[in-house]
Amino acid sequence: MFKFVHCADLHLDSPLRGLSAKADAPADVIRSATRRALQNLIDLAISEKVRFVIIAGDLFDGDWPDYSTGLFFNGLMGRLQDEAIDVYVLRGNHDAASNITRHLVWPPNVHEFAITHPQTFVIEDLAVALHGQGFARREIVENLALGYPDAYAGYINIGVLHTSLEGHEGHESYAPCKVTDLIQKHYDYWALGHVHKRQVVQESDPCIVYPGNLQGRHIREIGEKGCTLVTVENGRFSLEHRSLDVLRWYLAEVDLTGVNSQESFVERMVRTFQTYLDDNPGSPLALRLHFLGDTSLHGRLLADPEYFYQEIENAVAMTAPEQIWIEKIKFLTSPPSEPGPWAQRADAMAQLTDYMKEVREDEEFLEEFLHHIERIQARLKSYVNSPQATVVHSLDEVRGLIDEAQDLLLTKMLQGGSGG
Ligand SMILES: [Mn+2]
Repeated sequence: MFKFVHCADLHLDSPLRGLSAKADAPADVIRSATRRALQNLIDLAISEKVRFVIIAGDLFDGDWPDYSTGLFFNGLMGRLQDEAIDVYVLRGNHDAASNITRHLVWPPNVHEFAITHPQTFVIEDLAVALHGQGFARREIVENLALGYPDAYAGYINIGVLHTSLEGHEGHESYAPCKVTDLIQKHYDYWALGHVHKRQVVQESDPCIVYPGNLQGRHIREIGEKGCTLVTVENGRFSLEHRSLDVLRWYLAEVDLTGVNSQESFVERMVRTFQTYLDDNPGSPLALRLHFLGDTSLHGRLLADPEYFYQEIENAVAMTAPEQIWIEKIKFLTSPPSEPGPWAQRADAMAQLTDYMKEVREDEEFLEEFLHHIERIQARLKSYVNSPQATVVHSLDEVRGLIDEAQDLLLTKMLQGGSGG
């Protein structure tokens, strides 16, 4: 029996995006997150007594800003060397050979796959053969897998590859290949990298695994992040996800249906936060909040987002002031349904909705409107970076803004009507 760790997409020293504008954000956690996640990986490798570690591409985010990135990595590799743990590193699109100008000699336990041809490392006492080819440059569009050697007879064969397979949304298509290309090599395990979301493409014969990245870096990299710990016994592979991240991102959808007062709004927030805290004990959380549902608060949410943002912060302070940070909030609620559609009412409201409909379809108007908004946004840096900001860059977003304005106006008109 032996164990190994498969990880990928560490993007060491890349920043966490979306929290830095907040004065009370955990600056240390944010700055050092990718390093601390790697430290957790080393701790895991040592405590689990793994025989080797595979890093399947994008260890580095790009060229090092200075040598401290490389020195930090080598320092940790030294700790593994003391424990006789070898490390197999493959270059991906982010740390392709042509992207990295600074270099340090690796410690002797670190083995880097060639970039000009597939290379095989053999671990004789385990009868393991690791096959891999790294990225020479960023845009590898050819199918690297096809060139990998056939399985070594009598060995456990592991393929290491940075690939988008047949394409993944949100990931550029590099070194594309089909799952069948991998299967026909008759390997036992394919250690993939590139896709940041953990995905077991195939559980056995062979195992094909994306471990996901070690540490989420922005709101599109949500949930637990870490590595795959693999145990090999009598030729059988068992896979285990291990969390290594030091801060976690979530998109929280908060349904405000039936929430009709400020008090119940705060209650709902406290309950929402408590759920995330229970599911992620001890982990700092960066949350994006989307508010949904039909609520009589709708008009007030649109009219005074700043107030509700402060109530959200209030709820954070009541639950976990040191553990939760709000990355962004978005109000996508609707007013409680009203009697009869607006369009049938031959009054000011119908005129307003007609006009808004026209405006929505007037590309020229939208373009000009967008141009003005962008100029204003450029001057309002601190607002644009605040969680309650609506930032607009496309015509569709301008249309969203017009819908919000229409909602707000109709709500105001209704309130005016019933109040007078
Ligand atoms: Mn990549």
